[in-house]
Amino acid sequence: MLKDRIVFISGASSGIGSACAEGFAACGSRLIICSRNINAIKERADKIKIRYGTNVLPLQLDVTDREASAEVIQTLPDEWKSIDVLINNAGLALGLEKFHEGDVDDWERMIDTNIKGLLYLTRNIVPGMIDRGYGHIINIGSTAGISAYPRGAVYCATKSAVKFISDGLRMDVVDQPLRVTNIQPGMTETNFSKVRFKDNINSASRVYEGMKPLSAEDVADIAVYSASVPEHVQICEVTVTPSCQATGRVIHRKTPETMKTNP
Ligand code: 8X3
Repeated sequence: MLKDRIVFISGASSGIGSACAEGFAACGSRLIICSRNINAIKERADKIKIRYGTNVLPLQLDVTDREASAEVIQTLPDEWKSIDVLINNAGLALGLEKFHEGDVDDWERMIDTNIKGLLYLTRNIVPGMIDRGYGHIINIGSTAGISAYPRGAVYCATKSAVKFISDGLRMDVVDQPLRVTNIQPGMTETNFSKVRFKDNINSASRVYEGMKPLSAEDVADIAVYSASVPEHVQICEVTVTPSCQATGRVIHRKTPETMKTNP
């Protein structure tokens, strides 16, 4: 099912994007992997080629750059043009301040990356999928897109946008052989918190204190599964959390106190 499929992954140099690259490579897919950091993405590509023996095309792309996004798709070599699966993974959270203390530059970057970057790539890739009669768009949303949490208004809003863009797109291509999946992970340990706290390692490490978060591979497994089911099956939305997380902010942490009562 996934063998020789061309899978395009944004933000693939680390975290969930990188884990998706490995997961699809293990199934024999061909990969177009993108990142702003050309050295990092080339290094990932080399490692994946050696480990899985699959074809990998590494590309430098800042998804927020509208012209670059269009150009990268238009100028793909012929043998890479038929993208079967698009994984819109590039995204980030910046800052955890109260709304009225928030940094507007952080807001702009989250909106530009998480919403506009996803829109540009999807707009550029979906018409080809329709022409070729096959396509699957897998968006990496978040539990933050289901309910807001304190100090996260703008990040949550961007992930809510991912949900509604996914839902709206699914309606618009309902008469086409295309599928749209929105994966909404809860707490996942990648460099997400390091980026959010701008490399303040203390703040970042406290996020996962006393609990076992999802790994990037846990989320990638769901992306691979969603793309592996028979073509008449569409997995619309998957919400996945660590077992100790019920909703965005209902989390059971093992502290010395709770360990006494709830080992
Ligand atoms: C990641 C989920 O709750 O850490 O998108 O913001 S959360």
